[in-house]
Amino acid sequence: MGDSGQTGGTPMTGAQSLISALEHAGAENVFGIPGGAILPAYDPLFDSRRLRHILVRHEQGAGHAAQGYAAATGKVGVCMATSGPGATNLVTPLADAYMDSVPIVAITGQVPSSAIGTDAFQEADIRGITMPITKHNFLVTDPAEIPRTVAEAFYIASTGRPGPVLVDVSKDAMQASTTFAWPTELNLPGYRPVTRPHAKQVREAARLILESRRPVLYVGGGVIRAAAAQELRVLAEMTGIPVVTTLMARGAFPDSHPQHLGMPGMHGTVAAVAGLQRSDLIISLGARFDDRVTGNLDSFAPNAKVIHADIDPAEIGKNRHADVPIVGDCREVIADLIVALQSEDGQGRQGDYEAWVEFLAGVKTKYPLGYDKPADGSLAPQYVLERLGAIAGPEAVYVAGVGQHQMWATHFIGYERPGSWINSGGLGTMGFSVPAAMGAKVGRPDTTVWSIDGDGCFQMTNQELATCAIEGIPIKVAIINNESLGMVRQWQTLFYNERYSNTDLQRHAQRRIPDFVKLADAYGCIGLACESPDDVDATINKAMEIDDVPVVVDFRVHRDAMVWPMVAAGTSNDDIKFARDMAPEFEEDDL
Ligand SMILES: Cc1ncc(C[n+]2csc(CCOP(=O)(O)OP(=O)(O)O)c2C)c(N)n1
Repeated sequence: MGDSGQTGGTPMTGAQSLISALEHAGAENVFGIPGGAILPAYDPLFDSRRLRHILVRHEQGAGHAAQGYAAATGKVGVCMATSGPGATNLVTPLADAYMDSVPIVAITGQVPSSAIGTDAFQEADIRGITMPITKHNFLVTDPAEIPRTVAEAFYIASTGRPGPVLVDVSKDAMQASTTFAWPTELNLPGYRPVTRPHAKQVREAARLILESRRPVLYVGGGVIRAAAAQELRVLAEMTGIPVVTTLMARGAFPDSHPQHLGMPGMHGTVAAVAGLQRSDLIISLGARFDDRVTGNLDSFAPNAKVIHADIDPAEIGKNRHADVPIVGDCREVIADLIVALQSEDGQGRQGDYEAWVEFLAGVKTKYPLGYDKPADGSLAPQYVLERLGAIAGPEAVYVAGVGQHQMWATHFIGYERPGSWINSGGLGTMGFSVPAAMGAKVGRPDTTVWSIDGDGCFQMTNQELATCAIEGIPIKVAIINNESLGMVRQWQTLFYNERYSNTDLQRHAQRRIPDFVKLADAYGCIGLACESPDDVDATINKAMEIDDVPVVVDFRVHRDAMVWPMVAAGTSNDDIKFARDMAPEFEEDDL
């Protein structure tokens, strides 16, 4: 047995040490499924009074639940799985958490160290597999290393740019005797995230902001992770600069605020897309110039200088040259920018953005988000989400799947505060919503949590409804059921001559398969269905009244509804359409 430099400590097994370490790290909930290699850890877990283990039905559910928990609380989410297939089932959530900077720690059992590398039963090199999709990962074979490794995993997951960390522990390390001592300090050479922005860069940024005539605050998920919404509001209001919030940043700035142009990108609002495209200065705060935002990079915001603030230096200049790079925590960057601009103001220097603000206000009024009600009187999905937002309100948490429903949910609900919108932005993982909503509800039990899911997505992870029902986690699920893989179908409509290859989920079915209302019932949930606009409010109100069991509402919507606006993949943001074949016209002379 090795010596990790700790002396003394309490004698116990490696497995007890692992559970004790999780408790010391502040974990309260663990989502997981046991199996051979992790079994030793489940024995002391059974006795833990500080850790609640939630037995999920699929490890992917455990991973997304840990993400939902983390996103809703700002704490580190924890999931646990056995070796081999248990661990590989965590790959998707780990990749998802990596893309969206979600702090989670995954604990996996590994085959005994003597068997590692022998293709032993249920052996998978999960460290190797997850190397590119975790912020860091560890293999522990020495029980003395367990407490320090867990402490480091939590520290790495939650500091700097947050992300997933995997701790793979061999079975023999859990079975061996060891001593437990919680490390008082961590020594991580080479890991020193810069949080304090450089004063010179901030001054330079302030200078550019004052010089510019068409600035835009391009707000990304980093603002949410850094809990910087309040500072953002101060900066926006003191300067009057228009704001766009990316899919990951919805809620970082109130949708109702007059300076808010909405979401930019492929399905962004015309005002947000035009705002970035015609800007002369993009102030990027915790955003990463994702291709879904920039469209064709060569023609993206051709006249804009860029101030790029991010805690991760690797993001800066990755896709777009930064004129002023600022490495630092978004909250600190914004706070320092406020001070720098106040001092400029004190010397009589302010920006002049009047014509720009007026131009964008005109675009916003001329091209609001909208949709057509189906002529046959059937249900418009956008209407369902509009009503859901109005009835459940801005205090609820909305957790989306991936597809058209996600885009409608981001546009039509209305987000007023950070943390009210949770989704899989970077990876775009179908199946994210139900388990992530479960995790969010565990983290915020007093808050109404709505999962907004597509009928395709829902069928990937709906088994976690059993977990929700049995564990007393009363989430609400709105299935936006268009009987198809709607987003893919939309692309087939627009780019494949309406050749609907394999996107119809009800092909030849004489009845609805599955029947979601019966499925909900089978899972111990309440199932409701709604297919008429007249019943939408009553159905949502009914779902809102039930708070002891999970509720599933099957909203049977028109299948041909499409998401607009849209910038076709790979094309320029200048070619945005706000409806099919309809491009906005701007009066350039106004600028
Ligand atoms: C795991 C996974 N597989 C495939 C895709 C590709 N994909 C993106 S959206 C989509 C359709 C989603 O259908 P549904 O859940 O019914 O939502 P809708 O678009 O109809 O609202 C598909 C297949 C994906 N994003 N994730």
